Amino acid sequence: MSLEMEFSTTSKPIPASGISPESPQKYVEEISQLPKEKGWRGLQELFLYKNFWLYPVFLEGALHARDHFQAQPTDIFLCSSMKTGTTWLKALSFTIATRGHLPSDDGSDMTTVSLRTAVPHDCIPFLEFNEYSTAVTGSEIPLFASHLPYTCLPKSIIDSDCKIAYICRDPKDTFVSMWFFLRKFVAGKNSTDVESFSSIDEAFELFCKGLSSHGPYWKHILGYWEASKRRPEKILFLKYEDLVEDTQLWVKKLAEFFGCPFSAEEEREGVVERVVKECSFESLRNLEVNRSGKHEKRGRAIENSAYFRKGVVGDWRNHLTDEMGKKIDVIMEEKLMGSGFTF
Ligand code: PAP
Repeated sequence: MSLEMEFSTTSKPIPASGISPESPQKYVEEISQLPKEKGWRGLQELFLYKNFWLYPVFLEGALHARDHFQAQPTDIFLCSSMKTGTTWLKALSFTIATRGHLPSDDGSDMTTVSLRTAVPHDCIPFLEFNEYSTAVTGSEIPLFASHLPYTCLPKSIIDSDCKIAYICRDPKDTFVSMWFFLRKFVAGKNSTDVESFSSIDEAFELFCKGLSSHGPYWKHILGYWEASKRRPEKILFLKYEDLVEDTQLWVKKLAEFFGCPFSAEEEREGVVERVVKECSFESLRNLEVNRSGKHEKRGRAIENSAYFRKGVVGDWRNHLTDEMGKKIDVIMEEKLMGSGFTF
């Protein structure tokens, strides 16, 4: 089923979707001119675009969005580097935006798309996967997502002064989450490939050098952080750890930021709590769609369960040594020094 068929969209006109037949070659050629590095073993090479390392699959989408995506001032973007809480932020944002249609326990009164039947990635599409239709139903908020660094976003998003909610996460947990996810991805393609996938130690060294998907990670954060200081009313900065600590508080902040704050009546009726519960790791992970469903990205099938591994703070301790943890903390401290941002 195509995205257009599966999702009903807001009234916003949908720019032409689908890469035109000649486009892939055009972008393949542009990408081939960029500096490249081997990156993590078992995966494609990483290409340096505007000072960030990107895999071709993201890069092609980024270039296509650069050329074709026309943002509207009312569009809202959920941005993040990989494995920092994107799925959760999408789930929360989608549920906030469609809360007039929160499903009851018997499943009635559901939106066309529901977290109960679609992985959060299918509820709010990624810009760089050329999914320019907004997926939210029952809401006037046009929500999009992107893993792209701030300086790689299509110019029209910046020029239109669109709102952006950005989420980041402790680098150690982010790295561990990324390593497990990509290893699973490689294993899914071909079980023999997983043997040649970078060991956690090898991938860690590359991550520390900035060589990871959308890396350097610190630069990704800095781009949005600096922008949020320039335009605080337009860029909301979230940390995964803060979201874990007080989800209700951040759900309320998100709703205010989106321009649809919870009314006193909604708060009294426990709607905030319901949103949090609906999007909790346990609720989402246990849904059939996320246990056994698959998610299609540019012809690649990814198991939805891959997006719900552990969902805790500090899991890095089970996979990295103290020394490794210290190393990455020192790097982040050095790189973020003077910015005013700390973890
Ligand atoms: P993506 O970049 O592929 O979209 P993203 O959603 O950003 O991934 O990050 C996945 C992490 O968020 C996983 O962390 P882990 O590997 O350390 O477990 C995943 O478990 C976690 N996650 C997903 N959904 C939730 C949720 N509802 N609450 C808390 N954490 C979550």
